[in-house]
Amino acid sequence: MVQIRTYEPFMTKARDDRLKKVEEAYEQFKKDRTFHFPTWLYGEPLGKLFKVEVEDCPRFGDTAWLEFDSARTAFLVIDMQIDFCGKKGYVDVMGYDLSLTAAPIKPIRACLDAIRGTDIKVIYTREGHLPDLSDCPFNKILRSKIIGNGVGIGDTPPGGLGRLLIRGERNWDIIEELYPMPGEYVVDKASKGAFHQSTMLQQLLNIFPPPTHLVITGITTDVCVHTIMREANDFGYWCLLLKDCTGATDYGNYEAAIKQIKMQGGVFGWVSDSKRFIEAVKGAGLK
Ligand code: C5J
Repeated sequence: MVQIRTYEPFMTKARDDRLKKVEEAYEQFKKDRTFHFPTWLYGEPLGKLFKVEVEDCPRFGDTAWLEFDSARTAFLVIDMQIDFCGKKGYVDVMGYDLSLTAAPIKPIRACLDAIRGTDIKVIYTREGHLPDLSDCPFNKILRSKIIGNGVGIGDTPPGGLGRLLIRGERNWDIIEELYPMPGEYVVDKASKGAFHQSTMLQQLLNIFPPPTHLVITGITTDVCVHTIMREANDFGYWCLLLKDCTGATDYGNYEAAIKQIKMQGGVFGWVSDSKRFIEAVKGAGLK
């Protein structure tokens, strides 16, 4: 008889090694309710370790902690552009309440003030298309034109700052209050996610040391933030969303998006807020 599964013993060894690490981390979690930074996987910490309290983990009403190595942490600020939270931008033209998408500006700013000058990396994203729209799906443009009553992606609204969601236009850029500082990263994407039509993955891999843990902020919770968090989670990044540092065009969607993350013990990662994150960073004495 032909032996076709000769690779099985190798797989068994790898599986047993991996499950042993899971067992150890599980036993540790039962003692201190902490998802420790896995040094066996990434190596010894290169910065300082800090722990952020996370909510409703593993079940609603429970509390746990997620541990970070500051040198391997990236703080993501997603799409805080005039187009998504400012007057005469894309979201404004669609008729949504700007106070919902502008709500995270102050908490994000407070986090940035706490981490600038530490070894935590800051990465911004911007959603936008090439001026000739060659990177924008036809159906995306059409739908935007219909919801915008004739003013869609690539058009300039009456009295507007420029063409909606087009790279280089003033409305496409990041708002003044959160403008990137020299040395911070900016990733342009022609998509809701950031791991497909952008250089995000390559840029993350080119940072030394490469980030393993992502703190996620920005807008909108149910669209770009969720898509990016889901993508990053699938790549194995440890993702923490700060719930007051995000907002959606609809409050119900915001709440549902946060709840979805917490399901199944944290199906896309963990949820905390700016206060608990800043407390943890300050407590670790990173500056
Ligand atoms: C949307 C985004 N909502 N940044 N983009 O179209 O979430």
